Formats: sequence, structure tokens, C-alpha cells
Amino acid sequence: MTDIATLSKAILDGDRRALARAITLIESGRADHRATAGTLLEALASSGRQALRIGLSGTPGVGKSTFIEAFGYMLTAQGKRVAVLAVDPSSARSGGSILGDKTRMERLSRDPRAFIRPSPSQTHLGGVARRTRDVVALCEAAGFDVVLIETVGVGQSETIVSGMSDVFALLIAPAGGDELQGVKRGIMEIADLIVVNKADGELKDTATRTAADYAGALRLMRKREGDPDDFPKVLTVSALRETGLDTVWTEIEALTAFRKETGFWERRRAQQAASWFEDEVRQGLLAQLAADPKAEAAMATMREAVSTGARTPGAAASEVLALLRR
Ligand SMILES: Nc1nc2c(ncn2[C@@H]2O[C@H](COP(=O)(O)OP(=O)(O)OP(=O)(O)O)[C@@H](O)[C@H]2O)c(=O)[nH]1
Ligand SMILES: [Mg+2]
Repeated sequence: MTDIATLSKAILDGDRRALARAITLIESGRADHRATAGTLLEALASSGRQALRIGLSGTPGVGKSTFIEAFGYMLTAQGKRVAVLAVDPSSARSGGSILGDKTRMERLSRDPRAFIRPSPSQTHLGGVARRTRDVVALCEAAGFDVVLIETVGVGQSETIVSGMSDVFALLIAPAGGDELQGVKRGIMEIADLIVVNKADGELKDTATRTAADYAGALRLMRKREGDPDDFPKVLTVSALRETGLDTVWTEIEALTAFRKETGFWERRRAQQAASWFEDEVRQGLLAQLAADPKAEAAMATMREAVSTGARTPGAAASEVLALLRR
């Protein structure tokens, strides 16, 4: 039995072990654990604490771990408390997860002001996303100033991470002009900052050119609500040599200040909460279907009937959903 009042107080006091315990409850496969976690989150919601949520994405090898280590350490050195979480489609990754590169984040993982948590292992990205949102809420209640949410650029994960972030940064590698086409337009559209990493040594000139190419591409894109005139912005950094990281932070702060002043920040958080709620309802209904043997059997029957063309998808779905209304 978990004493929620005690756990909740410990989390509010910033007790890392309590935080880790609560995360374990959230990630648990057991329904009673998750119910406890739900009550806990509800109890913590009144803290009203907010962190700056920064989403960070980039293809494998672009330098995410190196960047997070250096950037996170820079922030903790300023006295900020930093949590690092990951949203990863588990199938797409084995060795590269945050857990695997605790060595790459050695300095940060030893830092008492930092908290690093790998992506929960789940097959469904949707499941990982739900857990991560809850963990973000826990970290906010625990008083973290910054929550960094990392994802490797695979499929939907950037959209999911940007949907739970206040600021979204895309890390890219220096490359020739043709490579620009490789970054999907949709990703460019959700990025607040495009950070060209590895701007050092032999790659420095290429990085500068790459940054100019992206800046050009961004100028051709539609103006977004919530952006000051000079955003989205392109910056060059070297995560390895730790140059340009202070500018990344300054720009994030400038963007945040602007969005708070204009009310965009609040509106976006409100929208995110609403779509989070809808997602929970949707997932809850699916779980209810899966938990009901009759509904599950009907799902199987209807899936078959729809695939052979015997039933239309709409009618088949209505019939299955009607079972939940009994
Ligand atoms: N020259 C240079 N190399 C870098 C820089 N940042 C990272 N690297 C190197 O790039 C390689 C990949 O870096 P990681 O930080 O592991 O990249 P990642 O994006 O976390 O990769 P995955 O976890 O596999 O997705 C390592 O060999 C790093 O040392 C940089 O700023 N400059
Ligand atoms: Mg990594």
C-alpha cells in the first residue's frame, strides 16, 4: 500500500527517490499501481508549479546526448534543476537509449540538480507518450525548472514531443544543400529553433552554410502564431566543444518571455491539456474494449468482416461501441 500523502509531500520537497518511485508507479503494468499514480497526480496538481518544457529531436548520431549533457550541465551550473526524459519508439532503438548512454551523460547523471530518466519500454508510442506526460507533471511538482524531453526523429515522435513542450528544438548535422530536403516540412513547421550541431573543426564551415540554407528555407514558410519576427531561428553550436549553448538558452528565454507576454504560452498549455484529456478518453475507451471479453470478440469478428468487405467500417464500429453502452 502506498501512502499517497507521504509520497506526495516527499515529491513536493524534491525528494528524488520519491520521484523515481512515483514514476515506477506510472510506468507499471499493474492497474492498481496506475490508479495510485492517478490519485497522486491529482494531489500534486494543486502545486501549480511549472517548468520550462523543452522538446529536443534529431536523427541518430546528430549529437542529442552530447548536447543534453553539455546544455543540461550549463543550466545546473546556473543553479537550475533539470530533468531529462525521453520518448522513444522502443522498437526503433536498443543501444542508443538514455539508459545506454548514461556514460555519455556521465557528468549530468552525477549532478544532484539533474534527474535523468530513460523512455519507458513499451511497444506503442502512444503508451510512451501518455506515461511521459505524467512524468513531466511529476517533475514539475518536484520543482524542476527545466524539463528536457528527447526523442529520436522517428515517425510521429517529434509531433508527440512537440505537443507536450513549450519550446521545440530540432538538432541537425552539418550537410550539403541536398540534405535539406531530407528534413520533412512538417518537422520544420513545428521547430522553434533549428540547431546545427558539430559546428567545430573541419565541419565548421559546412555547419555555417547549412544554417544559412535552413534560415533561407524558414523564410519561405508561413508565419506562425506565437512567434516574434525573428523566429523560428537557426543557430550553430558545438555540443562537443560546448560553444553556442549559452545562445541557445538566451533564445529560448527570449521566445518564452515573448510567448508569456502575448498570452500564447497560456493558450498553448490550455490546448495541450485539452488534447491530452481527449487522448486519455480515447485510450481509456480502447482499454475498456480490450478488457471486455465480449467487446474483444466483437472486435475480432468485425475486423474480419470489414477486411472481407462483408461489413462497412462505420457500421462495424458502431456495433462494437454499442457493447460498451450496456
Ligand atoms: N565534432 C563533433 N562531434 C559531435 C558533436 N556532438 C556529438 N558529436 C559526436 O557525434 C556522435 C554521436 O553523438 P551522440 O550524442 O551520441 O548522438 P545522439 O543524437 O545522442 O545519437 P543516438 O542516441 O544514437 O540517437 C558521437 O561520436 C559524438 O562524440 C559536436 O558538437 N561536434
Ligand atoms: Mg543519444
